[in-house]
Amino acid sequence: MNTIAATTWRRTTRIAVGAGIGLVATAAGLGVGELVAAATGPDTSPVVAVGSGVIALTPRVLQEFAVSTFGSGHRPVLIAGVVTILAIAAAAAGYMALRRLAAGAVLLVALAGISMVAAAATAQGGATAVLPASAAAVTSVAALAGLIRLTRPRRSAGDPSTAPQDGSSAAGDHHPLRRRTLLLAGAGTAGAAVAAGLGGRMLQARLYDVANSRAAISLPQPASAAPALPAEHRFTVDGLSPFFTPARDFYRVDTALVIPQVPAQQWSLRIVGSVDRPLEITFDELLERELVERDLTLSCVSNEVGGPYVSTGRWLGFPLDRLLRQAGPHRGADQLLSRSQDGMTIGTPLETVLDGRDALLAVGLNGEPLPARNGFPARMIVPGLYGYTSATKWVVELDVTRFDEVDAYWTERDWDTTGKVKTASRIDVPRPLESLGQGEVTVAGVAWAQHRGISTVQVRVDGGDWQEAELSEPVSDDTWRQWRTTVRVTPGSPRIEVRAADGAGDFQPQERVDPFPDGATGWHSVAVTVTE
Ligand SMILES: Nc1nc2c(c(=O)[nH]1)N[C@H]1C(S)=C(S)[C@@H](COP(=O)(O)O)O[C@H]1N2
Ligand SMILES: [Mo]
Repeated sequence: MNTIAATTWRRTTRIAVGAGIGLVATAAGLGVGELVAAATGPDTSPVVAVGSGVIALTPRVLQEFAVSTFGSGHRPVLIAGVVTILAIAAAAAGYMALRRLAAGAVLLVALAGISMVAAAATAQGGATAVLPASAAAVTSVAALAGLIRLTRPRRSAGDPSTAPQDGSSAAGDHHPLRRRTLLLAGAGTAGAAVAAGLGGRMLQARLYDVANSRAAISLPQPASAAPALPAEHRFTVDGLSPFFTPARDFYRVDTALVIPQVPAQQWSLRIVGSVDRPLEITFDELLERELVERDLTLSCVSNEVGGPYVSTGRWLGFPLDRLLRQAGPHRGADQLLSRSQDGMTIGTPLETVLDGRDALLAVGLNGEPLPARNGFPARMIVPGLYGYTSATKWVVELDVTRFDEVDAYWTERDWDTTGKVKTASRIDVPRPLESLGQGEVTVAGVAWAQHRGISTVQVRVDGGDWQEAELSEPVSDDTWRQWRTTVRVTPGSPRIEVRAADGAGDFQPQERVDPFPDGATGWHSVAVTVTE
């Protein structure tokens, strides 16, 4: 019955108008969602929740990629991906709604439903986690209905029979007034959406940021200070990693899409499971204990040969073995399963925590409270183990249990349960493909094998003879050592290689293996360009 009206509206215009309405309606939902998330927590934001859901569902084969890509500063890529897919679906919903409002509305509700499921699965707030996406659903459907109504010819009062009963009719060009109203309403809704979204984000930052909590903390002097540093513990070579990684440069690897914000005053750690005396300790109680200060290197199992996920810091914390012995772990328990505020679980071989090494419940890094991104207010660190089996950030619970009883996050994904670090070495200087003059050139880098120490570093050019590098004096077996040497290069593109031996004298194997499932092996090499 509406063929004439329908054909007056060109298809491309319909697509543009429909897509625009869908986008604006969805934006309105997301904006309100961000506002509501100011009450329920940043991790319940509809977009963030879907992003976190994607990370949680990433299959094991992609985990390595996910860790290195999403886990360390490329999170915007994931968010952009989610927003792009959402935008396509939103545009489709708007176009569908031109014909049948209900169809478009169902699609929008379905999108919000995905976000609700993701929020329920990944966010920490309990049942309220679904509120932002629910509010987004209601808002976007209301905005959709309102805007779609404006695409339809106005009913003449008292004569409903002249009004088409479905959206296929549509109006547009022959209703100039209606079209202007639609444009104004669309622009107004979009503006309100942006304002709500930005306002919501600002509120979230203000309400949840732990900056104030961090600033209010004054860390006590350690009862046991870090051992004195040998004079030659570091070299100064341009481009060489400093011995102590400044906190702002400390590497970051985790699955959190928004950094968990855990105020120190709301934090406590519970010790539960197979223990004689379950206990709970608050942050203030922790600071009253005899803290120790230790220099420790931390590295990530997903680090590729030559990769950046390794750093060294001066940690302040309480010895984990003393804390656990206070609880009295039962004989037969072999796993310390730690849980973080953001729901991560990490399984640590209990013996490594109790064998006397400097396993810490850390509260300080390089003289400051932990940065939020590195686990404020408290995290674990166990020298000799990769972070994924030992270095739980934002830790809130230690469960003394057994490996054959419960799997942690990464071991569920088939990574090795022990996580003992492999010996590694890296060339920092020269950079790959750097242009150099022929003759003597400086080569320098770092080598680490936490808890075994580094005894030797060797360098060679183009498969020639290995030559010993000079090593910085060891600070402890738990820290990396810097190394430097000079090599002679001739014009061309020589390849410089490095290998290290640990404290037992065992050299890194040449064989290249990928990080999965227990850490990469192989020699790091750098090719340079040498001119006369
Ligand atoms: N809560 C939580 N803790 C975590 C992780 C995580 O994803 N969530 N990742 C672990 C991994 S894989 C590593 S390598 C270290 C990295 O610590 P950093 O980010 O402070 O360098 O944290 C560990 N602790
Ligand atoms: Mo890691």
